[in-house]
Amino acid sequence: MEFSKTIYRWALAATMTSCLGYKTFAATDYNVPSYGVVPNQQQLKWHDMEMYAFVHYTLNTYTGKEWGMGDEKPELFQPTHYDPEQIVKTIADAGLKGIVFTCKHHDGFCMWPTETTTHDIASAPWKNGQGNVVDDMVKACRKYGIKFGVYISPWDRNHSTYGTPEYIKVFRKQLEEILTKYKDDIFIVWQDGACGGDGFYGGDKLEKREVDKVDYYKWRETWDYVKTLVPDACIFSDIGPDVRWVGNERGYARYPHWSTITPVGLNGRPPAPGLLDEKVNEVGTPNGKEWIPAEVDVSIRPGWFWHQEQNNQVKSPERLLSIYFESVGRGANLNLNVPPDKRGRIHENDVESLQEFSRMLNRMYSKNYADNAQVSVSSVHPNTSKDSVLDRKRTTFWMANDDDKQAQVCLKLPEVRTFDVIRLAEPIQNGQRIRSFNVEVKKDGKWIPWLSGESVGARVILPGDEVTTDEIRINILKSDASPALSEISLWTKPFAVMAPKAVREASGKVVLQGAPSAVIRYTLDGSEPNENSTQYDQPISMVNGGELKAKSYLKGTSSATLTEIMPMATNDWKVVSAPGAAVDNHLLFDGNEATLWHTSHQNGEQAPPQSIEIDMGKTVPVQSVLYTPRQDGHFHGIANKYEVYLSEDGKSWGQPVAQGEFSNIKNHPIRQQIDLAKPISARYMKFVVPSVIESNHVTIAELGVLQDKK
Ligand code: FUL
Repeated sequence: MEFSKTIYRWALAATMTSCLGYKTFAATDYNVPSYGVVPNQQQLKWHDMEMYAFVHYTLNTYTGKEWGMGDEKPELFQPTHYDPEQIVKTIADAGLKGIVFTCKHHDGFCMWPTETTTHDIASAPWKNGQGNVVDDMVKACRKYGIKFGVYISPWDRNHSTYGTPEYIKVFRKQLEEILTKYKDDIFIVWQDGACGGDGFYGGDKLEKREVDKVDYYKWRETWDYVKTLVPDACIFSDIGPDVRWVGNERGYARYPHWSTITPVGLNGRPPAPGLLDEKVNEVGTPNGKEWIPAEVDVSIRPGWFWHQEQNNQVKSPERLLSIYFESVGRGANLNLNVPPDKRGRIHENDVESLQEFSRMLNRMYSKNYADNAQVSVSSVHPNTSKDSVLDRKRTTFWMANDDDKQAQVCLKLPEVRTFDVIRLAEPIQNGQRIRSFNVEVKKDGKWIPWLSGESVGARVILPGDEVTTDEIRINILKSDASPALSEISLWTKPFAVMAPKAVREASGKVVLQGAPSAVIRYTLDGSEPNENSTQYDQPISMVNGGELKAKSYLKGTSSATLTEIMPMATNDWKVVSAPGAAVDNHLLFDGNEATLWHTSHQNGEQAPPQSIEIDMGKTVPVQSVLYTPRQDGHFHGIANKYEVYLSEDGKSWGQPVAQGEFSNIKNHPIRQQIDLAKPISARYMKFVVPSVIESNHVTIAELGVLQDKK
């Protein structure tokens, strides 16, 4: 859109409200032109929240699954030390501004008593059928002063009507029950794109029900209805209308990052939840047709639900801080999942990590090195104020004159100061305008380049090298309309030693990498490393696999603990048969997740089912089998189902020792661990892929085996 066509939207809004005699919303303190599409009131409030928490809690917590099939018994819901206040307080204390609670996940179990199904908390013996987890969560949110968000899965693997038009009424009724009861508490209604496939659907055997992602749910009607129930809340889905998915579940938005977007569908179809170009969502579209900012959803653990075996894989405070920089710091909001455990509380390891993460942020934000600076600018729009860049308020800001698109802002600090982070924000109520900028610092009378970037939007938090100076300037290099900034602040990033990284080879050799000059200490017996643990100085041999724990030590501080469960060495493994292979078979277990084994995808694809028989070279007690999906960002050929067979002689295979689905593998393509009920001794393994999520061939980054520890 050209600037000349700018609508003086906020100015107009302000006039209208004063004519009507009431003031609804202070979008901005100034009357200045808007540029392009701009956020609505709900979106502005959402932007200001920056961070909130997902809370995934349902029967899956008790079954160990990520996606329940819909046949789970309500009796399974048996929290032993249920404490909704501990859950919410942990989140609120860490500075997160709301929770999004899984009122109903894909398994269809409703965590509140509902009229729409008997598959709900009222049918559980817990509290004699009088329990209501949704109500408890909302009350705890009120008590700790944070907002409530509603996740009700559209896909329902339990409801008998799923797949028919009748179910849409059921789904809307479920939304209605919660949204009317807790109207004023709700800031977001979260609608998941995952849908359709196997489930019990009220019957006693698995069946497949596919739905059309564009037409089935009648999304626009549902959203209009939701808006009538909770006009002050945002609606999230893969494509908005108010908040979009960032396109991955790994904890980052790509930079540059735009809150404007023109959503793109797939295969020539219109964009819809579950049917979108993820890469477009990760970045957005400068000057896109709609204002639909991105939410980065990521779990503090590998899974969305709590699993006992992931207690040692909670993301470290340092990792959470990098996620913060790569989500909030790029102008998106962070929705950090913190799932309660079987007791019905947040596990100690998650609490500890979250608390330290928030202490780090508090340390960072405790001193703004731009405070009391003198601001000078190349020009100033008459209705704005240059000094407002220092007050950190979105509603007060500086804007350059209409003819000054390459404006400059200079801060003269009261004294020489040292810092390494800059935070900038645009007054987004007037649109996202800036397309490119750089930052310079003055050293010995000369301007030296420090940082550069493209998008600013709701905010950009850029870490850089530490600089010591008393003068800094921001040069706007490109802006689609007269540039504006509502914040310039300067900080120091809290010092943190990153946990070491482990690189494993097929031979079982493990190399640990840490920050230069950090000392790394490790254990192999499951104990927590400390200053007396073995110092790492050469690759560790882990031929049989096992648990490795390691910590870095630097400048009197220690990092979080790296915990990795290593598979057995695979350099003696041989492929006995893999009929469809299109590449060298050793890529199946070369110890490198970046290389890809696959069946033919040209001239007639080699379709699943695909079977691979492996000779492990010796008899081992197999405890778990590992499948790592491709890590290159593509989805073709990723298995969503598996069967595992074990054999002593490679001839008689018998029944599968494990079979099932890899739930949510598309959105979250991490290493999948198939645990056997008990260890089985075998020399030969057969891994079968009965179906894949996309395309018609099979891809595997790595296969592996964990041995029984005893
Ligand atoms: C996905 C779901 O399938 C996952 O289970 C999880 O709820 C995540 C937030 O969204 O699409």
